[in-house]
Amino acid sequence: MAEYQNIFTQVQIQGPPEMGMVEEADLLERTKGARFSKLLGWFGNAQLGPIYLGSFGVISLATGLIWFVMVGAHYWGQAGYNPGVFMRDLFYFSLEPPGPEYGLSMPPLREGGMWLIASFFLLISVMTWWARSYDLARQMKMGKHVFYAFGAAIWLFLVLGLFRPILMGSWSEAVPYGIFSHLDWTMGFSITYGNLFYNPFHALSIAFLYGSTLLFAMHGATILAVSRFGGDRELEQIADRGTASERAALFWRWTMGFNATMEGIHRWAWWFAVLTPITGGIGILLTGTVVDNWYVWAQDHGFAPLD
Ligand code: 07D
Repeated sequence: MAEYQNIFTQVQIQGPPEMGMVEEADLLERTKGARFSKLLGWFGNAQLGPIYLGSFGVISLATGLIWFVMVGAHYWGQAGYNPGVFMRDLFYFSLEPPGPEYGLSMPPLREGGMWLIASFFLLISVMTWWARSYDLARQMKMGKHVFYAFGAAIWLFLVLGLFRPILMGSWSEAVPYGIFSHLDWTMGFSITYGNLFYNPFHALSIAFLYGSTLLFAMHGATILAVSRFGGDRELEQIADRGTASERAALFWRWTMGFNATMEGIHRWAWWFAVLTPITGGIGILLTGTVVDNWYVWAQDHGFAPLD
């Protein structure tokens, strides 16, 4: 019976929980049970668990929590320990990096020391979560594509908070931990260095970011449009191309003369996604270290008007 389906009307078939392979795996690091949730089933797979934490996972969650609590405790102080003010002004609070006078030295706790210690824990947390994405893929004998993609985001994260501040000789260059404060930092960064729109790597990063959303929409739409022919079983269609792939490919050839392949579209997606933070990180690393003013740089290179 063919019925109209969307994410909320999915047929939820339930068998015994899938616990994952047991060969060459350390079962001690995995939780034993698994549950089912109808709500989760509306959005994805209804099975919850087992979760594999392992040493990296435990370290990552613990250090991430320390960072989160340090930032939250600082906000709590800024709110004068008043829950109403805490909620009202949540987006205005901020844990700031040290001032420029401290360079790369350890400042007093109240003058950026807290930021530095919290950042250390965030660094451990992000890096151990990254290691985990390698370890879990290795245990399942998968490719390491998620690990490398996450690495691209971590590259930008490290440029913003570690590599560039070290090259500039001051932690004051790093990003504060606050909602509006990090937005202000971003704006200030752009103004200080002569408008980031004239940084060609920022432009490249935007092209890949927007390109990613376009590809995501095109791919999602194409597969949904041929799911009535089995197109959503993408891997089968890669191994044994069926009418769904044929129609999808023909649709795009009719539309623009070219079509990606069932497998290659995922390489397009992966490359567009990783190139967003890779190019972005290059642009940030060059700013203030190699180029002081991107507008003047653009004038020198003939694509901004000479006033
Ligand atoms: C930020 C890094 C990876 C993050 C990781 C996560 C935690 C903990 C929390 C558990 C996303 C770490 C983990 C924090 C989690 C809990 C509770 C990835 C990140 C690993 N810009 N701009 C970009 C546009 C302007 C500026 C990129 C558009 C102005 C600066 C992107 C416009 C100004 C920087 C982009 C626009 C300005 C950027 C980000 C339009 C002033 C960067 C790509 C239409 C506002 C960053 C080269 C990304 C960069 C960046 C888009 C305008 C400043 C393409 C569309 C002119 C300072 N901008 N921007 O994937 O790479 O981020 O620049 O106006 O640093 Mg920009």
